[in-house]
Order: sequence, then C-alpha cells, then structure tokens
Amino acid sequence: MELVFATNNKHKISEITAILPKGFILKSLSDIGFSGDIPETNPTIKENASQKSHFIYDRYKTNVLAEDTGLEIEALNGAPGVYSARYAGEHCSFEDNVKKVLSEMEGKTNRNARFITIISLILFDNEYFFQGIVNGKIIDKKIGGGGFGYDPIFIPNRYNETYAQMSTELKNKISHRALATQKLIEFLKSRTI
Ligand code: ITT
Repeated sequence: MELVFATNNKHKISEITAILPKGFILKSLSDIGFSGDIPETNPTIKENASQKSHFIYDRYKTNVLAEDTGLEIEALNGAPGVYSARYAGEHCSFEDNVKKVLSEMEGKTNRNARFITIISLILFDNEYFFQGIVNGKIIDKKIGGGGFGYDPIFIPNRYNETYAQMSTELKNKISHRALATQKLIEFLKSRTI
C-alpha cells in the first residue's frame, strides 16, 4: 500500500519509514511533485495534523497521512505545545527552540513534560486519527547528538538517557511517534487483510 506523507520534516520521514513494515510505501511530497509549505494554523495538534493531510488530499486525491507533534511542559503551562516548531519565532532553528526552552526552564523545579504526536490518515476519503504520548523530564542542558528538535533535552520516564543519546532503533521503538505509528500500522493491517 502506498501513502503520501505530507511533511517537510525529513527526520519524521526517516523515523516513520524505519517503523513501517514491508508492503507499506511512503511517498514524499517531492514524489508527487509538491513543493512548498503546508499551512498549520490551528490551535490544536489534532486540527493541525488534519489540516496538513487535508491540504494534500484536496489537491491530489490520494491516500495521505500527516502528523503534528508537540512538546508540552508542565511548568510552562503546556508550552511550546502546538507552537513547538516555531517557539523561538518563525523560521527559527531546532537550536533556537531548545535554547528558548532551556532559558524558560531556568530555576524551575517541576521538569515534567510530554511529547504528543497525532497522526491524521485520510484513506479512501475517510479520516482516522492515531495518538502517541510519552511522558518524561526536561533536563537543564543538551545531551546527545542523535535525533532532532528537542531530543537532546528530553529524557523519557523509565530511561536514563535523552532521546538524542538513544540509538535510532530504541527511539523508533518507544517514542511518541513510534506509539502513534504502531497504532496506524495495526489499523492499516486490519484494513488490508
Ligand atoms: P511538518 O509540519 O512539515 O510535518 P514540522 O517540523 O513543522 O514538520 P511539527 O509542526 O509537528 O513539524 O513541529 C513539531 C516540532 O516539534 C518540530 O519542528 C521539532 O522541533 C519538534 N519535534 C517533533 N518531533 C520531535 C521529536 O521526535 N523529537 C524532538 N523534537 C520533535
């Protein structure tokens, strides 16, 4: 089965591609001849995921998935949340966002945070959602060179290393994105048998 992945984030593509079993093929936006930004202008992660998948579905009428992910930090009242990609401003880098979180978290004793991913799948004109949540802690400096985004400052509960220190295999087994993707895979398998 072929699905278009409506994302401009190459890290997301490689993580989800690594998790999908044989027989499921992810096509990129460039594979279908689309280039440019996909708007994400909604106040919630779920609505943004849906906005991204619909944006491509409306133009290409193809089976498509999109996902939106946010890092929600308790001591920051859930920020950066839905604004995770642009916390330090439009067109900012992962590095800028991490710096901003570290500075906002200075002196905070409550380090609890969670990553949430919501996948929107549009399959033959119907939309389905799959969610993955991982609770953890924000540390006070960057550790690790792998992953992307906020990975170097997030330690998932029951582990003692950041996502950025983990092997890609481990992150792809336990992460918020992995949990949502595993639910997606179960659903797709049930539809294709
Ligand atoms: P698309 O919308 O094109 O899919 P994006 O990078 O804009 O890509 P999001 O809107 O979902 O994606 O933004 C989420 C931001 O949260 C992303 O830019 C990263 O900074 C961060 N993020 C997402 N997944 C992450 C992960 O697995 N580990 C660490 N940070 C992550």
